[in-house]
Parts: sequence; structure tokens; C-alpha cells
Amino acid sequence: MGGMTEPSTTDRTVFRTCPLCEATCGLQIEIRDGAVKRIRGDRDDVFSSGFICPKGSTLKQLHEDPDRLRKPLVRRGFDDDGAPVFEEVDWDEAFRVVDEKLAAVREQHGVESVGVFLGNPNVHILGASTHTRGFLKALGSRSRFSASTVDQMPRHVASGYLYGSGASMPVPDMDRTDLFVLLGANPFASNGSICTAPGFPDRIDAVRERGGRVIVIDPRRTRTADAADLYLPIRPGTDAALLAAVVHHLIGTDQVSMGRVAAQVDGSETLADAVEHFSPEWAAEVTGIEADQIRALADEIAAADSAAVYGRIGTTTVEFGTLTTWLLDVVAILTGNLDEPGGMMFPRAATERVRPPRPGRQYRVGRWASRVRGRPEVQGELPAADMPDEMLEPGEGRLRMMFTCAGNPVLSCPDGDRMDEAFASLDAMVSVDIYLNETTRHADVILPPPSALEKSHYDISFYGLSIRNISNYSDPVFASDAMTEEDIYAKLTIIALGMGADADPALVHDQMLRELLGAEVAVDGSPTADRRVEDLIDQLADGSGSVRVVDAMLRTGPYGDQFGANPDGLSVEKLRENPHGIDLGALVPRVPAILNTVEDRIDLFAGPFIEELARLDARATEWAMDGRLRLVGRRHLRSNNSWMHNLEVLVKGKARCTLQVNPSDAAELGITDGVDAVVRSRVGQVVAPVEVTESVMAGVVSLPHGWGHDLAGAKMGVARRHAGVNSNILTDPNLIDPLSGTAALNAIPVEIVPA
Ligand SMILES: Nc1nc2c(c(=O)[nH]1)N[C@H]1C(S)=C(S)[C@@H](COP(=O)(O)OP(=O)(O)OC[C@H]3O[C@@H](n4cnc5c(=O)[nH]c(N)nc54)[C@H](O)[C@@H]3O)O[C@H]1N2
Ligand SMILES: Nc1nc2c(c(=O)[nH]1)N[C@H]1C(S)=C(S)[C@@H](COP(=O)(O)OP(=O)(O)OC[C@H]3O[C@@H](n4cnc5c(=O)[nH]c(N)nc54)[C@H](O)[C@@H]3O)O[C@H]1N2
Ligand code: SF4
Ligand SMILES: [Mo]
Repeated sequence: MGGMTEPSTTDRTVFRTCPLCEATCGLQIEIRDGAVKRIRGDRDDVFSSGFICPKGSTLKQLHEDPDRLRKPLVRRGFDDDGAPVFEEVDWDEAFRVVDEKLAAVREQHGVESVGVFLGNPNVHILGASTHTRGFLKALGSRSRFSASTVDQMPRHVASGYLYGSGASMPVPDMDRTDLFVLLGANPFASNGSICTAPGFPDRIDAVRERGGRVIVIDPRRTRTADAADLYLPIRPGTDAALLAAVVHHLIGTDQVSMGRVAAQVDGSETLADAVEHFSPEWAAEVTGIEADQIRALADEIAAADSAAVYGRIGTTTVEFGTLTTWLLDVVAILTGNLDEPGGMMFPRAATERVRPPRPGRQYRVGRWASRVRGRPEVQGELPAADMPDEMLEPGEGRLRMMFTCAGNPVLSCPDGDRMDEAFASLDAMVSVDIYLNETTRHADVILPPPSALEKSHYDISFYGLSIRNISNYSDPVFASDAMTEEDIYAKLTIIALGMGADADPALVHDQMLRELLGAEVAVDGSPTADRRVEDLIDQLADGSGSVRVVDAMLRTGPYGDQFGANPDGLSVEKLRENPHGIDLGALVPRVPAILNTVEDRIDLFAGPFIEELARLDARATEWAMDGRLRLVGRRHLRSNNSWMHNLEVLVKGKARCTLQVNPSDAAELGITDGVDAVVRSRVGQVVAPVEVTESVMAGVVSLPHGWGHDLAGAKMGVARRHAGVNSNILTDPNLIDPLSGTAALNAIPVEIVPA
């Protein structure tokens, strides 16, 4: 390296999309001497216009992190302290071990004894977005779990019942709204979720600058709340009660005005009866928000020219997650804000499949159930909260082998201690991951894909949740000989099909392309109808398996070039010519075309919401009375769930994993700022340093998740020095939203005593 004075031929500036969160910011990356010199926001990006957060530039540090795995690891035993001992092996050897383990477990315990957990980064990684599905299918097991059931599953289920597809998720049209109401979301820290909007904070400011209003409802006075016109503190877990009262008031005061979608909606007559009991006075008792304020909120939503009422983590990871999400949509529907500019709208992604209308059907859940707790399948998966029981409880069908793919369930899912014990109890485990961490330390084999800078990128998921229709593709910044996700999952697919560890992953890529394009040319009247699939495949862009899959999706998608039939349309080639992305415009109304329900109806009571409202009534009264402290989570801008704590630039400074306590509670509990406190729930306890702050409301305490990096055998040196505690040791697997299987990670009843 040394002695180079002339500018290297490898000096260049490249543009790519940040894959770290849902905001999809454009990055400008300067390369000098084959290394990243610096990363800035790309001012010319059509969507983010230069916005970047402190994590965006750390793609450099992630790429260079010496703890990031570069070679597959196979566990060879344990040391005297019981910590796993791993050996680096080549890829062929690693896949041979996977093949042997999988064959042995299946042979002895059957297909259902092998499970999969898919973690959050899978939706941010192109190769995983395109190729995990095939792997799951080949594995053939119904024991599928993912981070969705510690996150947004209620959104899918509510959408399934209302619109006929779990994928049809309305997003706040915030650039055009007159009133933006945020419940349980803190985009100043998270940069937004199920609402892809780079520069979210600036866009919130813009709502106010153009004369609109912003209201934040949260048990914590967050930075987002500080930027709002009105902040309403709410008791954790009670948003469903608040929204039921809003609906009650809208109906009771004759403020229902459904607008264009009225023609599609069934069940609005039933609604009045269903919410009759949920008066603002009743909700005030439950939520801690005064009845007059609830009425004023409802009046304001009804009166606004347009209103986007948006809920996120604080409304989904609670016991009434699906009911709350459904109520959010009911409010949008009743006030004429569903599918209208400035309201809640359905994006149209460039990779969306365009198909002729087909007869809609009743949304179904519960096609199978978890073995031990009997909890229903939703969207093809089982609750992540059930994993420990499925692994630990003896009996037919017990999980004996797990694949964890870009997931860290030991830190991210309920009952952390038991989760850890469960993974340790398996006969075999394989992880696709870039770190040896709290979860992957239990693996027999770890398969590490290369860093984000060595992978192609396209946000298949997030352009479907975006406040403008956008398309942007990034080539890898650096070449790498490591196996990318798509090749890893293709290999695992082949192994799971019983074809051994030696077959070429290209077989899987080719098969995917043939299926995808075969379906397109088979559609009568489609622009590619009757073309030869092999000809289309020949025309696809150069690139890896996933890039070609994306090219096929884009070209046959709603804005596609249709392989020449629409010459100005999208393709990977066209996106390569437009490194700052292509803006396909503001969101447009999509009802009824987007509906996939029986006869295109939006039936408000297609799901068991009458029963849920009754359960809310019973539960809420109990809650309002019990006077217990309730634990909620929080996010920090310089953090990303559990896995970015190994970057010094992000973790340096004041410790972040503190227990926030309101001064009045601190006084009552006899604890002061800086002391350690014991936090106990039904399932576990942790000791954390106390931070006394007015930002949490009385009766509420807050710990961030994703910490607890002191477990033996993990190899993340920086994270270990900033270990913190795992808040999910406290979350209770008994507390889930029964309609979606989503864990209640918020509103956990806890006790606190000085340590
Ligand atoms: N108490 C509480 N718990 C929570 C939450 C909360 O608010 N409160 N939030 C929940 C939410 S919203 C989510 S989404 C989940 C997240 O739950 P998980 O997905 O289980 O957790 P992450 O911390 O995102 O772990 C990501 C894993 O992917 C690995 N990884 C990172 N980049 C790559 C890559 O490029 N390829 C591969 N193969 N692996 C990679 C990391 O090393 C890490 O092991 O946590 C949930 N848990
Ligand atoms: N910096 C950073 N960004 C991230 C992540 C990260 O870990 N760090 N994670 C990413 C992921 S996976 C996701 S899913 C998104 C999540 O994105 P957001 O949903 O915006 O996540 P949070 O910042 O946790 O905000 C949730 C808010 O809900 C509040 N809350 C808790 N309980 C309740 C309740 O019962 N009612 C109400 N009304 N509010 C409640 C909390 O106090 C908190 O302020 O963020 C993504 N972006
Ligand atoms: S906001 Fe999200 S997408 Fe944008 S730079 Fe930060 S981590 Fe990356
Ligand atoms: Mo998430």
C-alpha cells in the first residue's frame, strides 16, 4: 500500500442507496486507493436530496470492521469455560457440514423438526429478498419464524382482512397532508418505518411550514414530539382504546364522511354498535388522555382537508396490535382519508407484479398452529415468541435444528434467557450472518455474506412502502470473492432439496428467471405475452442472479420497458444510467384496483374485530386499575437494533442502555440518577443504570432493545465493551397480540427496586 503518491486508477466517486434502514438515502462514496475515503449524502439523489444520518457513513467502518466475518466458521467444540471454539473453513467444506447436519436431523426427526428464523436485514438485502423464499420452500417445513412477529405483523393482518392482501399497506402521504398524527413512532430516531421517506424530520417540519399540523402520541416525549404542534402522552398499550373512542366520537357527532371509497365499504352500520361502549370518558380512564382532548383530536382529524393518522412500533408490538392497526385504517376510511392525497395511500412499486384481476378471497390465518401453544399461523409463519417452547418442550415435532438468517433472536425476541437456552439445546444450527454474536455463537456453521459495499442493492420491499414511487439500483462498490446472499441461499436451496452440497447455485437463479418470466408471458394481453422466455432471459442485464431477477421484475413491472415494447420504461440498464435514482411521481389512488377481497369489498368486519373490541373492554379496565409500572422500548439514532454496536463511531460517548424513569416514580422508588436498579418482570430480571428524566411519563419506564453483548463466545470486541443489558429478558412470551402472533414488547408490567 505504502509509497503511492500518484492518484490511483481506483480513485472514483460512486453513488449507492444506504441499506441500513427503511429511509433508502442516497450516498456519495469517494474511493481512494481502493478504500472508502468518505461517505456523504448524495445531493442529487431524487428522493433523499443529500439527507444522511450518522449511520449512513458507517458503511465504511462496517466494511472494515475486523470482527466482521470473512470466512465461513464451523464449530469444533467448546473451551474449558464452555465457550464455543470455531474454525475458519472454505465454502465447500462449510456447505458439506450443512448438508450432513440437515440430512441427519431430517432423517431422525423429520422435516418439521427443522425451523428457520429470518431477521430484519433480510428485507434490506437484495439477495435475501429474492432468494430466501425458494430456500423456505425447499426446506418444506412449516416451522417458519421471522422478525415480523416482533414488529409489523399486525399491519399485514389488518391489511389482509381489509384489502385482501397482507402486502397492501397504506402509508402516510406526508408531503401533502394537512394533519399528520403519529402514534408510537419516533422517526427522529428511527428515520421512519412502513413509511419510506428519507429526511423524515425535514418532511415533518415541512408539514408545519406549509400551515399543516403535527400531533405525536407516545408515552415518551421524544424528539419527534418536540417537533410537533401537540404532544399527547398515552399510557402504554392503550392506543386501541384511544382510537375506539375517536371512532365513537366521529360516529356520535355525525362526522363520518367516507368519500370515494364509501362505495366499497361494508360494515360501517355495525361499527356504531361495536364502539358504542367506548366513550371518550371511558378511554380517558384507560389512556390517561382527557376526554375533551380525545374529542378535540377526533374533531381535528374530521375537519382537516386531509389527515394521515399513522401508527408504528408502539401500536403494533402491543397486546392489541392488530385491533389498533385496524382502528387506524377505520379512522382513515371514516374521514375520507384512505387512498386520497394527503391521507393514507398505497404505493405502487416498480417491481410490483401486474396481473389481471382475479377473484378475491377471504383472508385466512391459522392454516396450521404452533405445536406447544397452539398459536395460529399468520402470513405463513408462527410467532417468534413461541420459538423457545418449540425447541425445548419434548414431544413429536420438537425443533431440533434451526437456520437463523440475518437475525439475532437471543437479543431481539421475548424471554431472552430462555431463547438463549433454547438455541443452546439444538442438535444442529446454521446461521447466515456477518458476525459471531449472541445468537450465532450457538451455530455449528456460520455462513458470512460480504459487506454491504460488496453487494448489489435494490429496495424491493421499501419502494413498496414509500411516500413517492421511486426506483433506484446500486451496483457493488467493491468486487468480492465471498459468496453473496443469493448464492448462499441458492446453495442452501439445493441442499434442502436433497441434491447435495456440490451443485451450482446458478441452477436456482435460472429456474427463478424461467418461473418469473414464464408467468408474465402467460398473461393474456400482457406486453410480453407469447414472447419466448429464453429470448427474454438473453436480454437481461449483466449481473448476479438477484440483479437479473430484479431486471426481470422491473422490465415486466408497471413502469417497465417490457423488453422493448415500452422503450422508455425501466430496466436495470436504465437505472445504471441514472445513479441518483428515478422519481416515478407522487402516490396515486389505487382503490378498487388494489383490492383482492371478495367482490372488491372493504369489509370492516372481515376479521374477528367485534370479539377483539370486547376483549379490549375487559383488559383495558383491568389495566387502568392495576397501577403497575409499564416498560416501553426506545430507539437511538446511532443504533440499529442489535447489530451495529461494534462500531466505535456509533457507540462512543454516553452509555445509551439506561433505564429511563420519571422523577416522581424515582422519588417513590427511592432511586436516583446514575444508580443501578433491578427491573423485574414475570419472566426475568436485569440490572440497569437509572436515568431520571421528565421525557417518560409517570408510571412508565423505558429501556432500549438490542443490548446485552456480554455473552460468552460472541466475538464483537467493541460491543462487549459497551455491553448494556438485554431488555428482552423482561418481555413475556405470554403477552402477544393473538390476531397476529406479534409479541407485546411494550407495556410490560415490571417492578423496580434499587440494586
Ligand atoms: N424489546 C424490543 N425488542 C425488539 C424491538 C423493540 O422495539 N423492542 N424491535 C423489534 C424489531 S422492530 C425488529 S425488526 C427486530 C429485529 O430482530 P433481528 O432481526 O433478530 O435483530 P437484528 O438486531 O436486526 O439482527 C440482525 C442480524 O443480522 C446480521 N446482519 C447484519 N447485516 C447482515 C447482512 O448483510 N447479511 C446477513 N446475513 N446478516 C447480517 C447481524 O449481525 C445480526 O445478527 O427486533 C425486535 N425486537
Ligand atoms: N436508529 C435506529 N433506526 C431504526 C432502528 C433502530 O434500531 N435504530 N430500527 C429499525 C426498525 S427494525 C424499525 S421496525 C423501525 C421502528 O420505527 P419506530 O416505530 O419509529 O421506532 P421507535 O423509535 O422505537 O418508536 C416507537 C415509539 O413508540 C413509543 N411507544 C411505546 N409503547 C407505546 C404505546 O403503547 N403507545 C404509543 N402510542 N407509543 C408507544 C416509544 O416510546 C417510541 O417512541 O425503526 C428502524 N430504524
Ligand atoms: S436514515 Fe437510514 S438510510 Fe438514511 S443514512 Fe441513515 S441509516 Fe442510512
Ligand atoms: Mo423492525
